[in-house]
Amino acid sequence: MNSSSVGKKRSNSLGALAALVLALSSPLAAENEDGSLSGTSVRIYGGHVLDEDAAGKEDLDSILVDPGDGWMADVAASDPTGVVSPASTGYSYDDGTPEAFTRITGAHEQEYAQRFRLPRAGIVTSVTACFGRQQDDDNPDVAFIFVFYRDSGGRPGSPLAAYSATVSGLARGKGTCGVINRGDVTSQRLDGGDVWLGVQWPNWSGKGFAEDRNGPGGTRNFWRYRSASQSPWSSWNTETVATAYFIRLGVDHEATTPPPAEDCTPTTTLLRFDGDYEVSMCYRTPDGQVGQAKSGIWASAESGLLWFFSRDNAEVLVKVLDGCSHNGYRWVFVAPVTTLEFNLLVTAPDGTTWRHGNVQGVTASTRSDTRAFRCSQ
Ligand SMILES: [Ca+2]
Repeated sequence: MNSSSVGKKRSNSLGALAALVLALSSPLAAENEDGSLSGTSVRIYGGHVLDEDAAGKEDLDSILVDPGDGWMADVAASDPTGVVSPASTGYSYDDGTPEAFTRITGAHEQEYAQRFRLPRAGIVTSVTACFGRQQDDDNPDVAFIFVFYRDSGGRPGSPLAAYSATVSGLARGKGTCGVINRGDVTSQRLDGGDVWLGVQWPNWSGKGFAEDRNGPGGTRNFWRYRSASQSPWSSWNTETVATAYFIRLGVDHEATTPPPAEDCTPTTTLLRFDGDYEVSMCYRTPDGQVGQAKSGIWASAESGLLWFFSRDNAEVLVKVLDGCSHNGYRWVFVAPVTTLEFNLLVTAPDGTTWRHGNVQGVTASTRSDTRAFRCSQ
């Protein structure tokens, strides 16, 4: 078994990195693995494998990394086949440039998993996984499986769903990302909160997985392995070298907003906040009566209350905050306290709208959107 130092090779010769397209099969059945099976113990220190009988991460140094060429910028997606994504959010915890490609020494197969923290439920729009092919590797393809796991006490728990994919056309000696947005994957619904996304790939493929070692991620990664195809998986090992894996997740949160209430059109500007962001809202009662919400209880330059039937009975708190200096967006927060169907619109000066709604008879959900309007609007 061979271990290597954490040294990085760099080159300025990298051109555009190929973007990839994947194809392939239908979802696999989720496996009944809870990650609690234990295998060989692992000891790693400073990136060196100390115990030759155990597995540890090794760098694949024949894959060159150029931190200056916008490594991830060249990644493109294959043709979308699923959800239209007006409010798709891309989650990544890497800094865009990998420092290394790694795999597990002596493993038959390994899995790297990363946590994603979703503010609310949504539909997957894409999964990105970035592999490296060594200079002496004659196979440009890698087949892999990616698995969504529920969170279990800050680790990957029971699997939600698993999919197989193949990245083809990896460039020799370089890193390449595959973006998976097949129709089956883009039907995957995720709850809000923590979800884990693991990538399993065969060690005998020779491929390494891209790691970020100087980025803003951290404390959200685990890896495990198995020594033969039928062997149990090891327990999850806490990542100690990488700050993030190059596993990215696109989620369409807008897709979970209830559809517009029928025959209910907001027609009246009720609140006008800083920046000329206007709030309008209508509601619909169970017997079909439609009305416009009303203001006048209390409002400031960036938040206010709305009521339906009695001015003493506030139904909704709305806020539009200037988050431009934080992330380049205006933020919209809505806290309804009603079970009625409604349509609530926030309208930007350029006419762009942001909507929230509710299904009749259901306790309405709060919504906190820190990417509601770009600040150029
Ligand atoms: Ca980096």
